[in-house]
Amino acid sequence: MTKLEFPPGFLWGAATAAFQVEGAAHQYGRKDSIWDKFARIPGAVIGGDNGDVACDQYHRYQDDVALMSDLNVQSYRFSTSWARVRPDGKSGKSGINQEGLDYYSRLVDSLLDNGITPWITLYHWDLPQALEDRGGWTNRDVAELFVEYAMTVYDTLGDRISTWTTLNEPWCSAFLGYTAGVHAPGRQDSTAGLVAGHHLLLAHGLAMAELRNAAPESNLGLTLNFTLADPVDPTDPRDVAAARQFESQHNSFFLDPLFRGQYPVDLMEALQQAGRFAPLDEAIHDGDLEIINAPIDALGVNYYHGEAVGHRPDPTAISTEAPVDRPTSSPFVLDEGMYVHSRGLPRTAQDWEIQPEGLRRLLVHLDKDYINGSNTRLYITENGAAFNDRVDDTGRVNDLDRLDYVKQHLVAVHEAIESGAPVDGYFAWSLLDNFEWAWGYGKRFGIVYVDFTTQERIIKASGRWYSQVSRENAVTV
Ligand code: IFM
Repeated sequence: MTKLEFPPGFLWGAATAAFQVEGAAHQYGRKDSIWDKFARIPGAVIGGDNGDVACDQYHRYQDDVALMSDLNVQSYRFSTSWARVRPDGKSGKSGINQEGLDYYSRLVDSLLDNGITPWITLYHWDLPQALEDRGGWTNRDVAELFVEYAMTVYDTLGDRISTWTTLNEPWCSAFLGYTAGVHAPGRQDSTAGLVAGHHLLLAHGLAMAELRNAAPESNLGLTLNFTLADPVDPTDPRDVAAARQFESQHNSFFLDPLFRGQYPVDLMEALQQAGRFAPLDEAIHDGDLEIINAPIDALGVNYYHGEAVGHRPDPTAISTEAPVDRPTSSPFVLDEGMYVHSRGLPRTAQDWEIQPEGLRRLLVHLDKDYINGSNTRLYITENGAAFNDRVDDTGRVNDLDRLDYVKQHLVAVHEAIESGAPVDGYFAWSLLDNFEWAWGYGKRFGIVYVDFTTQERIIKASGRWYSQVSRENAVTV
């Protein structure tokens, strides 16, 4: 047995997001977000599930904080709901729902009382529906309104929180929400995804400037979801080009403006050739890229799996999109000649390939090609897996498959650190089984099991093991 020790001070956390766990969706002044409305569309969410009750964390946060304390969770990554804090998305003091802010204040106090560091995300996909009615992320005004919302949260919690993440996974907000239509608001317009993506980046940059000004010592940044696209046949230039195109539209569309102050040149040229560049070009105003390109302290890395990509379809490929009961489109604006292939790797209950070595390569690539000696630090802000958990006759959940998944990924993180990648923390996704978006409650990611009828929580075998990892700051393999 080998004990892989992590650097002193490495942060061990667990993550959730407001819409997935809070519930109290129509209480205490909160109004509809895009996900409330989307969940009412027949066939949009499996089983017609919604976020009305979720894990009821709004009412049970103290119990959940006690659970985290039992689990040696050092930091809780949670998000605030814009629809709870500024329910109508309106500007000015009158747009604030004080009850919503009070809830987050109580949650933060409870975390701090238990020695748990709050790690806040300001936007994890739940735009107030009132703003979607004004065009949502395709309307540039929403980026400005985001800053006001962010600073409203900061004015209340800034005295107690030192890590601020603006956005979680803008690729999903933009391209799953506005291009593919598998996520809220369910639009299917290829160029709307590009415009939404630019406005999300702008919202990040504008909020970063205000937060930096208000709290220069804080740890500021955002979280992206990454893939790692490998050509099916690395000797075939058509597969190499397809894999590069996949990564450009997934990772570089966000990374390049953030770290290099420009959108990826090859992607812009391809969009121009396809006649799809004009809406993005019009959305980019002078000075936007400088705003977006401001340095960040923390880049959140969400990693679940990579892809093998080829220029020809794979007849054996399995779709990993939620099998929703309504027509959807590709999330890729340019999807011709770009196909995901199966590699015969083991899979999770969501049919996502299990590919831990991809995480090591991803972290090393981010370090070498983007961080490049700057002060930005990396944190794994999400990693985990859905499996078909079962409560056994003794009342336990023996999720050895998840335990093994997390262990293998932690080994990959350790290897990346040994290769020099500046990784300072890991957050398990998720603390609790929760509302898995278009998949509903059927896909369980928690290290804690939730009985959605009784709201009983059961710490899974993976949770007990994770608690030991955090205590020892080491993984034994
Ligand atoms: O549940 C989601 C989370 O909200 C964002 N990242 C991926 C997770 C698993 O799909």
